Order: sequence, then C-alpha cells, then structure tokens
Amino acid sequence: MPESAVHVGSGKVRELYELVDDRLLLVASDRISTFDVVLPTEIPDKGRVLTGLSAFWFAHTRELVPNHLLALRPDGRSTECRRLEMLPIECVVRGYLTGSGWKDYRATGAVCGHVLADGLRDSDQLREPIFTPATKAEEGHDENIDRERAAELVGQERLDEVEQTAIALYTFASEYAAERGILIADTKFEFGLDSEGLLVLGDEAFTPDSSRFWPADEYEAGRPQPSFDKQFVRDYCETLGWDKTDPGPELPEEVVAGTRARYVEAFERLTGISFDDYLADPQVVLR
Ligand code: Q0Z
Repeated sequence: MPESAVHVGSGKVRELYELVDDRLLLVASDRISTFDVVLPTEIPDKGRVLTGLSAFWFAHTRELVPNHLLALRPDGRSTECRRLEMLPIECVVRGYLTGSGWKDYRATGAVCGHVLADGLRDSDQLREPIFTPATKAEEGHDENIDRERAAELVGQERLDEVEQTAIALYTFASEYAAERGILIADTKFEFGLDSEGLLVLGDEAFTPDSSRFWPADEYEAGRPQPSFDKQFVRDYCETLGWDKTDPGPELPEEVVAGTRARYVEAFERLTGISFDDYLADPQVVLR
C-alpha cells in the first residue's frame, strides 16, 4: 500500500483508505464474524473471495448501473474505488422471507410497508422481490424503514430510481446464481452519487457478507436455511455453549478448512473461474 493511503474507516471485516484524486482503497481482510461477533481466527483467502466476487458482479452488472470500481489490485483483496456521496440508507432486496423480514412479517404481516400474503413460512420465496430499505446504524442493527421514511431521507424521485435499480440488480444476480445452485435470499446494496449527481453502485455487491447465500439443493421452506458459507462456523459455535458475546471462540483447523472450501466453492460456482486462476491473476474476474 502506498504511503499516501490514509485510513478513513473500519468495518467489522474491511478497512477503507483514502488515496489521491478522490479515490478510496477498500481492503477485505480474512476476518469472519458470526452472531455479530468477529472471531479471533481468520479464514485464509476469505477477503480475496469476497473481493473477487464483488468485482465479478460489478463487471457483470455495469449495463444495469454504473459502479464505483476503478481497479482491482494484484493482491486480489483490495480495490480502488471512486469516492461517492453515499446515500444515507441501506438498500435491501429480499426474494425470500427470512431474518428481520421474517421477524417483522410475523409481528405485523408486513415488511417495510409491503403487506404480504397470509400464511407465509420462514424462508418462503416471495411472489416477487421486495425493496426493504433500512437506516444505517453506527452500532447495532440497521432498522427497517418504510418508503415514506426512506423518501424523507433521499427524496422520492431518487428513492424510485434506487428501488428500480436494486430490484433489477437482484433479479439479474439471483437468476444467475440459482442456475449455479446458489439461492440469494436477500442482499444489501449501498448506492452513492458521483460528482454529477448520477446514481452509482458502491461498497460491495453480492458477496456472502452482504447477502444470504443458501445451497439450492438443501432449500426447504418452513425452517431456517443453512448458510452456504458460515454454517460450519455456526454449528461449531453452537456446540460450545458460547453466549455469543465478544470475545468469540477460536476455530479448530477443520472448521477453518471446511469454511474456506465453502467460500472457494461459492466463488467458483458463481464466477465459473477456478480460484487458483484468480489468485494467479485477479483481473480474470473482469473479463
Ligand atoms: C463505504 C465501509 C469499509 C468501513 C464509506 N465509493 C465510496 N465512496 C464513499 N464512501 C464509501 C464508498 Cl465505498 C464508503 N463505506 C463502508 C467500507 C470499511 C466502511 F471497507 N463507508
């Protein structure tokens, strides 16, 4: 990393640096979180898998919406991005009813103002994907909001544009992934505006950290689904009687190896590219 990179932000598992010329450097670490706690054990190459996947999706959705990606660095885990004026909402699209959507539906019959059919079960597929914006929480969980509240935050016209774009992105990627054996239950986007006020997709796109990936061959509505990537970690943690507060447990090497293999499997299934080829030359995901 050049000396000119000033650290400007930390996520749970990523770091953000400022470069010259209104560029940012986004670096994905190998850290993993479960039950909202970052574990002391890393998953080797997890950051490269997520960076490669995100770059792949940016390349494959550039006709749908412009994105912030400027360059993928040779380390495979860092990307140079255009600095945007980020919108103050999380843009979530749900194709299946789970997580906070399932929780809100059980309590009220609706999610972010979308009144859904009666009798839906945990993990049911929705008749059509729904846009369910949330506020960005500095700490704790994002709060689901309805379109009226979202419109107060970004304006009605911009909200309509963001919703249509987010649904189009989800529809494209979820169909693509389902053909390769992975269900994308839901996904979170962050959009920003460029210097001309044009809508641009930022952050990461369709990674297992920003989306719920489910193995299609194990899908069965009416119960929670196993996570494509993190299920070994969750299952192991459940054997410990850990109270799910920080600090989390160290992971044994077989859990690390199994989890790494699942990340690599997701990468290879979705991109059709061997992960070794990505490590040899990350640019392969952009072609
Ligand atoms: C993304 C985040 C991370 C901590 C700000 N293109 C952009 N322009 C302006 N801001 C952002 C981006 Cl991507 C931006 N985040 C999320 C990422 C570490 C926070 F790697 N925050």
